Amino acid sequence: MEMQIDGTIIALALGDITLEETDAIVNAANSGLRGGGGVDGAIHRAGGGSIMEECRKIGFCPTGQAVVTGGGNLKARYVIHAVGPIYRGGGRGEADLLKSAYRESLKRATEKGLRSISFPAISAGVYGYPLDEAAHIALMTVIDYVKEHREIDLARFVLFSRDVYDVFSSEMKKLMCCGRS
Ligand code: AR6
Repeated sequence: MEMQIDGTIIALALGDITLEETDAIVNAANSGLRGGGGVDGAIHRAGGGSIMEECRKIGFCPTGQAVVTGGGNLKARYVIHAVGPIYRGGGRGEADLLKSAYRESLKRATEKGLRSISFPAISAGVYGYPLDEAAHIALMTVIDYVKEHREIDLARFVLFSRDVYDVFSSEMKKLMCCGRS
């Protein structure tokens, strides 16, 4: 499923983000950039040791921020390591931090002059963010950004399971039919 915002395609795909051929893929990392399970583990396994070497040099990334490394053995030239919030009920600024993680990732892409980027569902796994809210924030933040930054041609959400894909597609349908809510 996809939608178009001015010149940018925003697409949803079911699959493994490590196989993406966009200029950058985004990792759902932790602040210590130490690697871990989920999509983080998959990206480091597929990309090889050079990504972790660069992460060690960078050392730390605050929640809501994003840092860039090369893509190692991946097809994507860059990995943008974004740190989403751990969900603790919603009263601790989680929505703003999740929005910031997407926005900062897009800013890193713009700074590098990239035209295409793939995202996983940041914070929606181990970090426990309710999926419908996470999908809404993800889509709204990317839509708002590409309206201001026409240089991004393609933003893909690469979702690992059918249930996550279905929630993103129902949020996208709502946004296409009724605008922002
Ligand atoms: N491609 C795309 N999406 C994936 C893949 C993949 N190969 N593998 C998992 N997902 P999570 P978080 C989905 O837990 O919630 C790590 O240990 C997964 O199904 O990876 O932000 C880090 O080091 C889910 O929908 O990230 C942090 O400590 C989504 O990616 C912590 O987990 C995000 O799930 C970050 O937790």
